[in-house]
Amino acid sequence: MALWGALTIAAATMAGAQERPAPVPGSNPIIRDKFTADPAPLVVGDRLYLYVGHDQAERDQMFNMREWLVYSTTDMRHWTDHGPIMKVADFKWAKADAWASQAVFKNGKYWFYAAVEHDDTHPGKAIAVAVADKPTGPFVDAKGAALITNQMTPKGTHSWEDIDPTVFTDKDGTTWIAWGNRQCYIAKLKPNMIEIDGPITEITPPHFEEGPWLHERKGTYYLTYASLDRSKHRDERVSYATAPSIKGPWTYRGELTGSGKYSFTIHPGIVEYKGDWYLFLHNATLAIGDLNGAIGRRAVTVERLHYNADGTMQPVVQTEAGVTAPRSAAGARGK
Ligand code: FUB
Repeated sequence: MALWGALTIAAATMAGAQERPAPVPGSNPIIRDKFTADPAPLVVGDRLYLYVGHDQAERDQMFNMREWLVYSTTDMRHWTDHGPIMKVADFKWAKADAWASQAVFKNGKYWFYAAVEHDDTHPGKAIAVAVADKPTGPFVDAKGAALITNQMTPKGTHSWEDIDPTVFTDKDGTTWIAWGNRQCYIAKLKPNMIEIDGPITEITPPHFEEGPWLHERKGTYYLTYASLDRSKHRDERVSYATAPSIKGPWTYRGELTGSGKYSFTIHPGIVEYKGDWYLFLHNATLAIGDLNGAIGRRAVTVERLHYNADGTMQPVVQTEAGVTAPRSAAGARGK
């Protein structure tokens, strides 16, 4: 390339960089100094905490996830970084993979459920449980062993089916855990929160891939999840099912979102906060230094979530503006 051409491109690049406005606080992706994935919100008083996996994949690595991070906000615009709350190494029986998690509050404690790779005594993925007095930890292994191992779901077809826990306490005080990859399972937790109570039931909805999330609104129960219809799509989308009770029957309601930009995976986390509903997701649009977004370098996003009068959820379009966009007429507060 001629020197003049190179200088022109360099000048244009610098001008472009200077002209690019700073991101609006709260626009997507909401965390920009680290790669984050698998968002799991938890409201405590007037603060919303967000638990995420830390994506640390180098270059062409698929996943490299060794710890979980927590952030919080009181306005959905500004996020406080509370740092790592746990590392995989804190579970002595696990050997890798700080995959999807969720924290819940019960009996005066914060319980943190997470997918990890078990050591060779129980080959395959497993679900761990940790406990803390505060939402920001420090969390410690609550059981000293896995809550769920691959061997507890023997009908499963692959070693990574026992991942992505979602934990939900029903109005009668019973806490349930659902999880899975390709197969979706649900079971009751004992009041001690560290043991399964009774049978594990398979509830796999159509096109279920992973990342289930349970929530309830006005008597309708929602099972939202990363879906993959391999006959049509290459990347995961978000779909959901509803039921009149946590015990089902579950009715498939179709897709809630398209895929996350540049990302094979997507992962829903749903919460009501200060009268509005939010859907947390991830995509792979973030670049940090010379590392671009990739399957193992994702970025958490959030969008407003609205319901129809019949309780179905309105399709969510993923945007850069996210919650900083003006409210739509259809999305009046509280709907
Ligand atoms: O982040 C690792 C895995 O990718 C999660 O457990 C899945 O939900 C998918 O996001």
